[in-house]
Amino acid sequence: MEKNIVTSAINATRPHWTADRLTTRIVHLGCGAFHRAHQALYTHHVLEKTDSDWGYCEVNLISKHDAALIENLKQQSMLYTVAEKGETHTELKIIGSMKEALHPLIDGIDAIIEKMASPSVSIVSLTVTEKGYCTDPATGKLDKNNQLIQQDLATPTQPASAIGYITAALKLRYERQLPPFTVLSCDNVRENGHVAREAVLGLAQLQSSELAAWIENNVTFPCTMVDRIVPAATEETLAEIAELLGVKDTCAIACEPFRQWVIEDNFVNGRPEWDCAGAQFVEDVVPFELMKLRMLNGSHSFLAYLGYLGGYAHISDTMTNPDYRRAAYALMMNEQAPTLVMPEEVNLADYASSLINRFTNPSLKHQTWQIAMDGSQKLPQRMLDPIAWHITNKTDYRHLALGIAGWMRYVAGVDEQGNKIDVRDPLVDTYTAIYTKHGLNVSVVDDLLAIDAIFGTELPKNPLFVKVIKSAYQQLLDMGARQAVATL
Ligand code: NAI
Ligand code: CS2
Repeated sequence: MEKNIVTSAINATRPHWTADRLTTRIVHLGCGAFHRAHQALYTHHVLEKTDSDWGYCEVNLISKHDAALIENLKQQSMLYTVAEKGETHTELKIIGSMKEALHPLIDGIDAIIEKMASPSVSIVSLTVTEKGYCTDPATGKLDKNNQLIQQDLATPTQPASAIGYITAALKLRYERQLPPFTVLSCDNVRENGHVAREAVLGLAQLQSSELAAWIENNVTFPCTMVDRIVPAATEETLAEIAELLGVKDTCAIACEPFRQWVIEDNFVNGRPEWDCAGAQFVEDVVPFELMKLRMLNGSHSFLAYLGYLGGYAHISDTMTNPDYRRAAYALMMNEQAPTLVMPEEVNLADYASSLINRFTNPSLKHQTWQIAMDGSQKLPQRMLDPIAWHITNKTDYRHLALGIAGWMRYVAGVDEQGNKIDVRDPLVDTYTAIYTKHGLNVSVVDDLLAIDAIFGTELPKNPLFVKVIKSAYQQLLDMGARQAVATL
């Protein structure tokens, strides 16, 4: 890099320390958009406020694209910019919590496992997307048929999945009689710590019962609720940040000003004082996770499918349509809030209003297409669990039903104008096969509902549920997404 972002950047706050201060105490798997704007920023603020030495080794496990980010971070001395974009004002922060970075394509698999096994490491955290856990989304149990897990089992010391890396590193720590590390999931997965635990224990059990027992007795997997809207960086975002910063930063990321992190305080080998940076440590995170997954992410997915089909490229665009705005609020308050049991101090009406404001922020270009990705991994916790609640309680769930129908219509792979949709989802081949058989016809509903990895086995047996979804799907075929949302 010709110019160093610390010496040349303008308009930005910057670390008052160098990487020498940091010890790698956390290995983070999944150095994507979110981690850079969330956990790494919280850890940066702890460094700002205390004499902490907690730093990260960043690891990306897949794709050449993610290897390029690792290279670029190293070129920038592990420094990068977070742009917090409010409606009218942008705040730039240069983040200084990363010490080093690795990728299997650059450094090899062994180097990563050795790093995770090194005595200074106390936490392995993850943002590897919902599918990175290699679990069955409907049950949260390890999917033994997952291709990456199959590779982990065939060559346990040369794993392919994040779960395989964690298991291999824990095995080394067990054999070397080192203290364990905490596994900290920061993904939008319901009871993410429990899912991570099930997956790691599930894989360890298939390898060695002694290892599994050691993990069970020694390793903790706290649950976390993580929140900050961080759209994927585009050329446009990077150019805008470079303009403000006065220097190009290929690792920069833009996000909203809001951030929240609720963490179960259950660490086996120490942790940073993330509370100094605004994180909340609580005994039970699950109510906060469910609140966020259902109210924020549930309405996000609703807006993503029906917004994309209605011709809206970004979430903030959907908010300019009063019908979508009203529907998102009604979905939150009438169909998600009643399913939650929250501590007294939480006001769900205030939460819903603040979410509508956050979705409206026009300076965040959060693509409906991005949120529509990986629906198979997202629908159970965002929409299907609450639908099951409504069925038990015999209450109305028409917004959720239209959301599911919107997903079904979206995975047809063709929009309302007949243009191709680039559907990204681990189950995309299954959707293609179903649509090839039926075409754009309500008869697809039965075959889509038969995907038990998404819908489980109980819901599709409920005739009323099937009827409600079919009628919502037919409505989308008859009148299109905008009109269907308007008639809600
Ligand atoms: P991203 O696409 O920028 O990064 C994804 C990261 O996951 C990359 O580092 C990639 O290498 C890794 N990854 C993907 N599939 C993997 C696999 N099968 N095994 C191992 N690693 C894998 O996405 P972003 O925005 O960072 O989001 C990641 C996750 O963070 C989300 O799926 C979600 O669970 C969570 N999250 C994201 C928020 C956001 O607004 N972007 C906010 C709250 C949570
Ligand atoms: C979004 C989330 O991509 C998605 O599915 O719903 O990543 C959302 O932006 C975050 O959870 C906000 O914290």
